[in-house]
Amino acid sequence: MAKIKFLTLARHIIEEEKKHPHATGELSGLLHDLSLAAKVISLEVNKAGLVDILGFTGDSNVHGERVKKLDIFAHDMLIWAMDHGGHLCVMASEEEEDIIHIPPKYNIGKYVLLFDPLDGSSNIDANVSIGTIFSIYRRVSPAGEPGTLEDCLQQGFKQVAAGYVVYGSSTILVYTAGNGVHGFTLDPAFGEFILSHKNIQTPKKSKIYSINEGNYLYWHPGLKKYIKYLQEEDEQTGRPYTGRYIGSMIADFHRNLLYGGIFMYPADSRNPNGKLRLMYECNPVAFIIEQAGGKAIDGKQRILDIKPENLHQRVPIFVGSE
Ligand code: AHM
Ligand code: MG
Repeated sequence: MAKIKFLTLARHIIEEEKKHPHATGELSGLLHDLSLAAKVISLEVNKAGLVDILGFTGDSNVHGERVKKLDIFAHDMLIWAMDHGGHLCVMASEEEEDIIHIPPKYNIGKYVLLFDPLDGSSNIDANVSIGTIFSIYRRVSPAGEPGTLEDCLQQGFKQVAAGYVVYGSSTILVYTAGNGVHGFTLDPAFGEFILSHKNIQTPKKSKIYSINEGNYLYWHPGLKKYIKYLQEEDEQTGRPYTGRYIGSMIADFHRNLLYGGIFMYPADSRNPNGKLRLMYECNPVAFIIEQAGGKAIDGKQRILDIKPENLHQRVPIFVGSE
């Protein structure tokens, strides 16, 4: 197997930037700041079993779900790392109801950052993989003024970059800036993200399906039929498929990105819009999967074409191999 050349994330970002003659280096700076936040969160996640940080805080987030301390830590860390780099005009987080303003001295940036600080948070107590997801847009409000809600509510196809970090058996950062998908594994010894997955292409076909089958009763008859179809035996089409569902969307997504497959969080009779959030979860993975040669739809249309109506809107999602 050909060896990938030894390249840090920082170096890779610079090399990518050189390909764009008019690049100002702002996006590179932004990605660099994000990787710093990811390293700190990774360290904290790895310590989670050791320090008194587990358990519920007793607070709820804007979706009425119980929030764990590590979510808040990740949310705070991202704001702390990102709000004074001069690259952003506004941010939004899954853990905060309204947009997050950048302090006046620094809100001069041309970019907008949206993030899910810790996806799969119900898995923290069990040492199961969790992750941070991010999405970057160019501002649409006038330069020099504070960023607005309108800056955050853009269609997914307008993303400039998107990525995620999975805190798993190792920590991996995967991102796209519209020129392929690249993965960098954190070397815990010297604290650098090293290129480990160059230009990821998701397999066109695979045998993995990922869905919470506990919701079967509430599914649309068409979906029930489709899942049944995947479970039937048929040598020619490679069925039955095999089920894999972690309960951390980003970890499920990452496995399927590498091995191929389909991840689904559909609408059902109890949750007419599914569960996952368009701005923090669906749009970033949709951008990444399309860059990797796959697809992401809500059942009717391309995820990246959905016109967002509010910051925390949920949409059904089917994402994976073509
Ligand atoms: P979170 O962002 O609060 O962690 O919630 C999103 C998570 C996804 O990671 C995961 O796919 C889904 O919720 C699991 O939900 P369910 O338990 O309904 O299958
Ligand atoms: Mg989430």
